[in-house]
This record gives sequence, structure tokens and C-alpha cells, in this order.
Amino acid sequence: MTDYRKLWSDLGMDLEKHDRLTSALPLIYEEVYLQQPDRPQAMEYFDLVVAEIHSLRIAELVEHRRRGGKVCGAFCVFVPVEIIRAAGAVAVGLCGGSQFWVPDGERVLPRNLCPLIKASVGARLSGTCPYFQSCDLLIGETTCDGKKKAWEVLGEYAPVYVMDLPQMKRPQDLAAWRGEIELFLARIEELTGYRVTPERLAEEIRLQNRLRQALERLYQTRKADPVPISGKDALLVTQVSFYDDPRRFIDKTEVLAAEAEARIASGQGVFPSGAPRILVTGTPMAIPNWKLHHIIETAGAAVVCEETCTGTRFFEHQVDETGRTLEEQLQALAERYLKINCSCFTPNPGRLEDIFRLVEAYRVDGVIYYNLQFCHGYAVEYYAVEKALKARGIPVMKVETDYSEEDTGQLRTRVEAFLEML
Ligand code: BJ8
Repeated sequence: MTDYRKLWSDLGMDLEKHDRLTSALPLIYEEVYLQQPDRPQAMEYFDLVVAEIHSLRIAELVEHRRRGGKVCGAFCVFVPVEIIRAAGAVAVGLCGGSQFWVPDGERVLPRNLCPLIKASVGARLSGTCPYFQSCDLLIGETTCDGKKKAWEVLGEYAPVYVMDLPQMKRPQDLAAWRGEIELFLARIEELTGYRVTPERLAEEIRLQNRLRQALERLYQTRKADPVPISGKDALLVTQVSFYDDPRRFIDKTEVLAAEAEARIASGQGVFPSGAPRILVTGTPMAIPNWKLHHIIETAGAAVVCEETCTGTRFFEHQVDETGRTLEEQLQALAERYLKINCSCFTPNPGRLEDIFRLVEAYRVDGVIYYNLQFCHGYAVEYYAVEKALKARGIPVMKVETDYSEEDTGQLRTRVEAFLEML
């Protein structure tokens, strides 16, 4: 049996602090997840992943590195994981979703900064995240100002490579992004010592497309009324996709989607038919950030879709698989990734179009705009989203919050009032 304490200690972790972090999780998980009635049986796998979040997958990463492999950590859905894997490395998502890490982040970052950035940097500084500790290279990107400056700080603690993401979507921006992807490929090849061949890249493009399709299939089931799976469970599945082994994740998600489809066929749901249906749009929810979904769903509404980077922005759009040369494949990757509608782009009309499309497809009664505190891009974009939704008679409310529990009561009151008027 693996001695995880030794493994964590070998990764240079602060074991005492780590014990404090992990001791809180089972209680929270019990309350937020395990007490939900009628959950699909296939969620058992995802429960296991959370229960073993710092052990089973970490042992796999350690073994990969023991055999000479590399691990790369990313903080944004713009990072093309296909390239990382085609060069023989493992890709993991590193966005911090826990309040536990925020104070450590605030040691080096301003307090009035997005909690996702503070928690991500704090996770590294505190030595309590084995994923961070397992990374040979951290991949940052120039999306929002907070992130791009945080990489400079993080670079003092670990090797960081930054991808320069354009902030517009003109042809010259696509060309620049394509060039950036080429540089990225060269950096990853240098890290691993392997050349990325068109054959290997084609394999990883197909694999990541399959992963996207598995999530898409699961999301399709959420269009049903009654909805066969809770928003909290669907969110967890997407969160897990960022660090699980991709092949295993695809298998387990397909089993879950098949179960959800069978539930639809038999009319089985996790909320009564006719329960208010909510679209959450806005900033990502990194694990274990389940705060808003928990409030909404314990108030009697179902979250049926997330227009976020831990939702549709992560898995919509496939990479074209017809490219045979590296040039064609890199172009296909650049085109697919540049379709993501993050608020760091100006203008960003595609996001509005996505929201309308999803409101219709998922038969949404109301939209809750989720804004992590101090995320200015999404906060400013609320103006356009609210105006457009109101013009179409779609109820919308904005929630601005952080990872702490301090405002939970107040948020609950506001969400309940919003649900009542739907
Ligand atoms: S593509 S949303 S994952 S940058 S860190 S922007 S919440 S202030 S995470 Fe993001 Fe990529 Fe865009 Fe998606 Fe705001 Fe916080 Fe910045 Fe954030």
C-alpha cells in the first residue's frame, strides 16, 4: 500500500497544514454532495476521486515522473493540453477554489484581487497542494491583468511559462495566437525532450475531442425536465476533468451520461418536474468551490447549465481532426481555442450569443451571473449581458462573491427572492 504521507513529504509539502486542509473536506462534501437525494449511481466514481483527491491521482503523477515523465500545470482553458500530452507530459488544472489558500496568497498579492488568483498562488506558497508540488512547469497566460501580473510573483517560487493570448479576435490576432502555440510547442518539447509528431498530436486531438464530447453528452441530458442530474454533480464532473486521467475520465463520464439518459427515458429526475431552471454564467468555479450551486439547489431550483470555463466554455467546439501536418494541426488548435468567449476579449459578442443559445436550449427560467470578487472583466461585461437579457424578458441577477462563507446567509436570501419571482 502506498504511504501517502511519505509521498507528500517527498513532494516537499507542509504535512501539518495539509492535514488541516484535508480534514475539513469530508464534512463539507457530506453536506454538499452526499446528502443529495437520488443521485445517479455513476457519481460514485467522482465521489471516490474527491475522497482520494490528494492520493490516487498524485501517486500516478509521481510514478509518471519517476519514469522520467514531466507534469505541466495550467490555469486557463486556453492552454492547449493536446500539445502537452503529445510531448509525453501530463497536464493538470491548477486553479485554486478553496478559501483555505487565500491567506497565503495574500502574503504576496493584494487583498483586493480575485480569490481564484489568490488561492492559486496561495496553494503553491503554502505547500499544501500536491498537484502544484508535482509540476515541472506552470503555464500562465495573459488573460486578465491580475493573472498576468501574478505569474511574475509565482515565477519566484516555481518555473513558469506564459502564453500571450491576444485580446481581440481579428485575423491578425488568430495569426499571433497560432504563433504563440508554436512557441508553446517548442517550450514543451524542450521540457520533455520529445518531439511532437503529427501522429502523436492527432491522437491527442482526438482524445481531447472525445473528452469534450463526453461532457457535451452529459450536458445534453440536463435539457430534460425533470433533470436527471443535479447542477452540483455536473459541476463536479467538469471540475474533475481538469486533473483526472483523460481516458478514465471519458469512460466514467460516458457511463454517467448513459445512466442519465436512462433516467430521462423512465422520467426519473433529481428535482420535481417544473422546478425552476437556472443558467449560471460568469467566472469559473474551481474545485472545491460549490458555494453558489449549493445555495441555488438547496433553495429548490436546478442549475441546468453553466456558461463558464468550468462548463460549456471548456468543452464546446471540437478541434478539426482532418489536419495531417503539424502546420495544419496547430492552425486547427489555434482556431478552436480562439473560439472561447472569455471576457478578456474586446468586444466579446460571442458570449452574449452563447448565453441566449443556452437559455433557449436548456429551457432556462432565470440567469444567475456569477462574478468572483474583483474580476473586473466579467463585472463590466454584466452591463451588456443584463441589458440584452432584460430586453428579451429573461430574469437575471448578479452575484458577486468570494470563497468565504461570510456572505452565505445574505446570498441565500437574495437567491430565494430571485427564485420566487420566476
Ligand atoms: S478563459 S475566465 S479560465 S481567464 S482569474 S478572469 S475570475 S479576475 S479565470 Fe479564466 Fe481563462 Fe478567461 Fe476562462 Fe476573472 Fe479571476 Fe481573472 Fe479569472
